[in-house]
Amino acid sequence: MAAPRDEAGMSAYLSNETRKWQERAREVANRLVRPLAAKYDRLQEYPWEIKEGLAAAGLTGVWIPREYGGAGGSILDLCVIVEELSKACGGVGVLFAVNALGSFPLIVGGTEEQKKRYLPLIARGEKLVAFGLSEKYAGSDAGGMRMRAIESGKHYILNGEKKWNTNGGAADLYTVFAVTDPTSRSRRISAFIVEKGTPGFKIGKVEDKMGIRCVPVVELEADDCRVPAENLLGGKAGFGFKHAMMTLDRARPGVAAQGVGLAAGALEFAQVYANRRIQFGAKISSFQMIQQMLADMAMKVEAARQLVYASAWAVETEAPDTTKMAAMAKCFATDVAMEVTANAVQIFGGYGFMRDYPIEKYMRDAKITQIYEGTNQVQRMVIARNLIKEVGQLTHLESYIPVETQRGVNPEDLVAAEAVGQSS
Ligand code: COS
Repeated sequence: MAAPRDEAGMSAYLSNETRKWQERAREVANRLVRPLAAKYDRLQEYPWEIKEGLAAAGLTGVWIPREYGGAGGSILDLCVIVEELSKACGGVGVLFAVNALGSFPLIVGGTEEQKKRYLPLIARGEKLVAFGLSEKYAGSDAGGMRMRAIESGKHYILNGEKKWNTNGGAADLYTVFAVTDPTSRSRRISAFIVEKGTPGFKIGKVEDKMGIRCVPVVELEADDCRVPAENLLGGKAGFGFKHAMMTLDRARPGVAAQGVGLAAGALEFAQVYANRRIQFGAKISSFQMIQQMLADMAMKVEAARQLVYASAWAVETEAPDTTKMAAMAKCFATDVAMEVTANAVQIFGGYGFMRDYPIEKYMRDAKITQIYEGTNQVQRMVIARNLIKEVGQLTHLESYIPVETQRGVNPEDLVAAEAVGQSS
């Protein structure tokens, strides 16, 4: 049976609390974000007036637990807000969500003292946060990072660079990952909370971007940067990679929600345009080829939205398949975002290609969602690795597969397969 719907077409199985966040975000998006989106896209400047509006509406820190000054909302609350903001401007969607990404390491791995010190400031919107994982030579291979942190008395001395730091420059706090033990495989990396203004910590190159232009993306430089030892996340070295991965599991539904917002926003524009544009003496919305495009776009948006909700629920309930669900939602919804926004441009025809109208921006903003917080190739790798792990729960199916494959895996065959793989 189909889920009941309200007049806005949203699934009725969102709680009243979640709907409250959704309505509040929709109001801010339509009143404040949509009218300013083109201006800040053109200027490529941080829209402080929008950030103030988000804080005034109480949206900052919705994901932060109540005991640390937040609203104690769920990942689903975060996602519906991100969707509404992204419908109006993809840049503002990430401008908001990146603070969740930057603060999740504290939530999942911080000491009580660290949480008490920083989370209330983030919740009130007084401090913005950024997440410093990627480097020039370590993007998808996050574990291959080179930034070093060496313990020295009551400090760690950080040296190295970070790349593609979203919110960098605007942010006051940076969760920075660095190598503390180069000899270790699984305890190589640690995370640090670095405050803006720490001596030796600098904002480097500011990138000129295709999309999400209202949010800064910068290089970070640590040059003998002395970080107090009490800012080592969790107070113990060697857990940085694990905390980064746990953070990404929580944050990827939010990127997926950006994708849904962009796709849903572009679809709405395409619906309105197609119903007004007359060619060959008829509205183009009466042409079957346009109808098919609109129908496919709508199906994909709704499927992506439901996957976002399901992945947010998996994170919230700490379901065993959280990592896979988060990767599936991120990958699917952002691929949908790219496809749907490109098709919306197509429906707008020549007008769609012009900067005079908002639709081309959706397509430019969508592209990065397939790349950041793990490329969609990495998401597929994560999904596949989890599928292979799940085989252990499917032994009841083994007697149905060809007899010659039932005897188990012969290690000699694997060696041969690897040799074939290497030579191809
Ligand atoms: N939660 C908790 N721990 C995790 C985890 C998760 N989701 N995924 C991996 N780990 C742990 C593993 O259990 C393993 O721990 P041990 O060493 O104690 O056994 C460790 O982390 C290493 O895991 P793995 O061997 O799977 O790491 P890989 O180097 O193969 O890398 C990928 C895994 C590719 C998934 C990871 O590097 C990744 O996500 N890359 C993309 C990075 C990214 O998203 N960058 C964007 C930054 S934000 S713009």
